[in-house]
Amino acid sequence: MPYITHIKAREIIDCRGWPTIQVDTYVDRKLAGRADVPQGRSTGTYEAHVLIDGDEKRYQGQGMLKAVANINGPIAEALSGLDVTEQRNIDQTMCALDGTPNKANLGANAILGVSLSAARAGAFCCSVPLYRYINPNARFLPVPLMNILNGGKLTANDLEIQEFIIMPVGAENYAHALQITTEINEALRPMVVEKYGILATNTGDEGGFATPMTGIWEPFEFMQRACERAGYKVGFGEDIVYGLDCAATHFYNKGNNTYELGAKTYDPDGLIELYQEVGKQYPIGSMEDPLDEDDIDGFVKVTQAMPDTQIVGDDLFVTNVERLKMCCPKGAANAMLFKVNQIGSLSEALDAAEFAFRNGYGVQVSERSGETEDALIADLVVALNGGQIKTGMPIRGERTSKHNRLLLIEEELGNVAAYAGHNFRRPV
Ligand code: 2PG
Ligand code: MG
Repeated sequence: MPYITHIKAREIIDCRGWPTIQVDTYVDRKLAGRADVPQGRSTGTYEAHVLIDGDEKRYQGQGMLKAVANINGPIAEALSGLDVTEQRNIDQTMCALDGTPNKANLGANAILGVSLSAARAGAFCCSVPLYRYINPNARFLPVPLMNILNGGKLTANDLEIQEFIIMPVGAENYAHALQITTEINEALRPMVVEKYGILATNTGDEGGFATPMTGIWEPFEFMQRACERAGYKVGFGEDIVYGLDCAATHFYNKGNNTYELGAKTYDPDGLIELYQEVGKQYPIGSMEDPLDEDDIDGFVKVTQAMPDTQIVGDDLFVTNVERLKMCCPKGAANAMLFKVNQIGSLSEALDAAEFAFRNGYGVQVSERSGETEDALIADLVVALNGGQIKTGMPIRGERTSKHNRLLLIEEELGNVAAYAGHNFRRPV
């Protein structure tokens, strides 16, 4: 039996320079698995608790030494001697030790780091890649959702909507999807320079241009022209469809139940009408968090109003089975965003994905805006046969690590590999 003999955590930094956690799992006294914990910025209210030090003298209170100490102390002690391949037992042991529903004692950041690192160690001990360790039938390469224009909390511009996305659904394979994306990005660059100057080609946290646009129409016009210039056809069944992460919770005005967008004010119904208008002109394959995280009825309405568009819940579901159980029977959204650190352990995140699939929902695996070079989510999206991943533009190290890992997996799978393409919502 491959027993855990030792666990060691340390504080490292993410792509924004803020502290996060890296965890090593030792089996038979040898290093067998290592994983990093990602962090969000436009976080949902219902996410599990991230334990930070709060000591203003270090990193403005954002240090993670308390969470690191929880791993090196009580968690390491509780897991020592457990079979590393018993992932659920490992995760349940940590949840029981924490004793709260949102991991408020030990920290979801602490528990997740150990959970992911143990999964890597388990795969290592079984001599298989992580994606195959989780699912021996893993074979689908996802469609990447490339947020080519960044706004919201991921930039310093005034663009309210967080992510304007191109989806290369018509690519032949993952490698081709990357090629198409870069060609469209390079067609977009001179257009941005021409209208807004060279400074407007600076990028946001996930690598898309952070241009000084506002509202919803102009970004779509730019994306459309860039696709055409690069020689790609836009439309359902064509090379490209569009995506959005509205992250609407973050431009919602709770006081009067309205949204400020492009110098106009919309009530929830008005905002849905606007999305429908845009959807008539541009093919929107996927739209995430179109409304505030608490507006479940609004999610039901927009899901019905836009039958061709996948409606994804991020802040709505926070990768939590309980939130899915509350929303799915009503028909709120039809896909779940999958972020392991929203719930704080691998088994719970996989349970949420399974629940989503069983209820006919899609599952879109996602980065956090605060990532490290760790490419673990690339293995997870293949393991899930999820068909879709949001992991930023392929131009920054913490994003390219995932894209490059997917290229490697595509090569490794060889003839078995299938690109999800037009079936990204339900490849299996
Ligand atoms: C989102 C993400 C990632 P963050 O809203 O989907 O794109 O942002 O990690 O800051 O929550
Ligand atoms: Mg989101």
